[in-house]
Amino acid sequence: MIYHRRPSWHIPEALATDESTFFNRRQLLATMGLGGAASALIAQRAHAATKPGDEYLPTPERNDVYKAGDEREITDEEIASTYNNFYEFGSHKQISKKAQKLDTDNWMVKIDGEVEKDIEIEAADLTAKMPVEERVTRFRCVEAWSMVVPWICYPLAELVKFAKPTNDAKYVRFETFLDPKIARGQKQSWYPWPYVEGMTIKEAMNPVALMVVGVYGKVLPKQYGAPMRLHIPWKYGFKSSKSITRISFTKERPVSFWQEVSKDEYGFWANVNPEVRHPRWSQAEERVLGTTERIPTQKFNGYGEEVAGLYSDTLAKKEGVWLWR
Ligand SMILES: Nc1nc2c(c(=O)[nH]1)N[C@H]1C(S)=C(S)[C@@H](COP(=O)(O)O)O[C@H]1N2
Ligand SMILES: [Mo]
Repeated sequence: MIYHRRPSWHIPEALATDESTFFNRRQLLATMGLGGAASALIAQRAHAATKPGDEYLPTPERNDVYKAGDEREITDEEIASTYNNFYEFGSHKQISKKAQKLDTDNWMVKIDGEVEKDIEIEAADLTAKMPVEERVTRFRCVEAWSMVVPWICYPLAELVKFAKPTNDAKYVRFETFLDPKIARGQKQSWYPWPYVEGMTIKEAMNPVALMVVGVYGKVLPKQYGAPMRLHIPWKYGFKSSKSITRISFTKERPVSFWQEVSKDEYGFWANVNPEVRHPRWSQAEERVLGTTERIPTQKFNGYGEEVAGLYSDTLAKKEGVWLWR
């Protein structure tokens, strides 16, 4: 299926949404805060329409403040959906079929650590509290391929606010599910499962940092890391953890999955920088997925205006190359 730049579904909510869904949403908003059986029933109905790959309804508004750049075409949906990194299902790109084994029904997320109070919440209920929108962004993998994707997402900062971290919290750690029976890649014991990533709270609060719940107008398909995954556009793709089950606020810097695999190749910061080589290849250019084109990579993947302020000269001096790997 080809995704057009001006999607046909990008029309006002009442027109794009079938009447009953629209009506239920109005009802849901009207009864919010009432609690009890009626709102539980409506919440249940809302869940029924959120299977990975279903059309995402109601259609979220596109936020055009953060653009991928007019010169960049949106990557063909078919290509982006069949070329994935998700090591839980294999250490190659063709995992989209295997990932369908993932059971995302009633997916629970735990929020803990340096927070006012631990929270356990169903992913769908968490999303329902968040300001969901569409953003078209650049995505740059450390392996030097890139794509431009219309994510359905909300600012990670909103999740941080919802979690109410204490003053002691300095970092956020994201943990992915662990289920080797379903995810056969997790039987490969030389990897430090489960997949873990992390960043500073300041980074997580930057308005460019996103939690993703859909893509190409659909509820997030499983191979993309359903039901919720990160997208940190100015960092290499491996920072964007998939299928998250636990979010912990910590005093200490978390050690990420890829740092544990090879700290010389995959650092904690992993900010996109064309001037700092990966030990085995140059990061100066990137291959545009679905084309034969190679284009120059931009510092911070082109989001420097928004994020460069996170990294002072003192921090760069202290961390050196690690800010960039
Ligand atoms: N849990 C988990 N998250 C992950 C990965 C993974 O193997 N497991 N791979 C990362 C890497 S290296 C990339 S490039 C992106 C790929 O996202 P995509 O398949 O949606 O393009 O997911 C990231 N998140
Ligand atoms: Mo990646």
